Amino acid sequence: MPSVQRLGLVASFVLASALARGEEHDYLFYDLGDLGCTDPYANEAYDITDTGIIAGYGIESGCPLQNHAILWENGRMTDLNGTYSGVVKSARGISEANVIVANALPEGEPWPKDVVIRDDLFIPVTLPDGCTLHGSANDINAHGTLVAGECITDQAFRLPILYSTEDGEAISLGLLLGCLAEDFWGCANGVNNNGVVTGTIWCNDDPARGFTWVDGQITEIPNLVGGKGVTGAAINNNNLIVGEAQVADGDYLAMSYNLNTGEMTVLGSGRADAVNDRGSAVGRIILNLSAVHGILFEDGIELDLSVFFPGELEGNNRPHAINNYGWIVGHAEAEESDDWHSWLLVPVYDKGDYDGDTDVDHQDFQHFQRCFAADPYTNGTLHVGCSVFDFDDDVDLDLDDYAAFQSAFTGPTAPNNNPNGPG
Ligand SMILES: [Ca+2]
Ligand SMILES: [Ca+2]
Ligand SMILES: [Ca+2]
Ligand SMILES: [Ca+2]
Repeated sequence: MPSVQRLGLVASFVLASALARGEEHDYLFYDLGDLGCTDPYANEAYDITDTGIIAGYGIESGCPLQNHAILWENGRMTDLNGTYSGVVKSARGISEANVIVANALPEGEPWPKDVVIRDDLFIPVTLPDGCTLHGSANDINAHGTLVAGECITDQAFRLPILYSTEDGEAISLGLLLGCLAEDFWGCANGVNNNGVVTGTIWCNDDPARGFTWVDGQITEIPNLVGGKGVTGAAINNNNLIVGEAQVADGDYLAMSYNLNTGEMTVLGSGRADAVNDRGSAVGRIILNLSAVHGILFEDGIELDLSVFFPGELEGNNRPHAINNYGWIVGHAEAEESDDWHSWLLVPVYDKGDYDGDTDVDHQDFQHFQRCFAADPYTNGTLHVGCSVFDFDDDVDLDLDDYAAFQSAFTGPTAPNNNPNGPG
């Protein structure tokens, strides 16, 4: 990871808990801090890996690091610019291989472009023939394939594109049937490890049209819950897409669409923006212009996440991503000051069950080893996520906790163990 600026900022947290329709969820809240700017400093966290590495950007006109892409790891913030000759402005996605897609302004060039950041190298994204790009990469999969919005052609079409870092090949995903090319705006929002893409297209002044792209074929997502358009906001590795379905003018529902079975499910009110491999989705409900509440859609439950935020942030908070262990990142706007804060919510699972799949097995033990070995343990803080192993709640991990972990060990056959989960 680049480490041009590494400040020892440790996230603050508060413990919150709430009941959601009879089921209990607890989260640790982390304010992801700032880069030490004096004026109100804004930042936005966009994506998170299963190892808890978070990508996003900072915005604030008075800060020397304005519009810089940023990485957070264990409460520490890093400027992603490294040795880049221009400005890396915004990191939109990070893969499980820690490869980042970002939007950068190359030195001396008028328009931002997409770059891939891998092992401190900055790799420019080439484009399909006939396209210019204003950087807008949205997602990257474990194989280094990324999707972006805007292939802007001479005719000003905006076509979704796909780019492979393995062979450097870029392709335009094409037009939907029935769309007039001169009235077309398309954006690819997600790509999974199967190479399946989802996104949204607007054409002919119609409502939004969600699409999938599989093996060179672009197909519209049908609106199976009635009414008007749908969007394709994100896709998980089981080909489950989430987005919103418009059921009437100005009336939207969060939905999921299973590409394998063709089923569409209403998740609740609002919209869904991200989904993990367990099928847990996050999104938001817009109550009014200054009141946006983050929502978790999980197992048929619609949980308002606002109750887990400190008071000044509870009225306006918006998730952007959820990892496979249920960690959620996003940004929130403070009520009085209007400061923007990036945040992380880490679920509080039963002791020993790091991945939250209701067992304590060898997969959890891998995390126990990592937490046990990491530094520092005796200064009154634990690494983010590691308190699940602090069985005696004395803010250390020592042999007492190890003994308790052994006692709690259930093996992988505990009731309700989720076979689709990561471990
Ligand atoms: Ca477990
Ligand atoms: Ca302990
Ligand atoms: Ca102890
Ligand atoms: Ca397990």
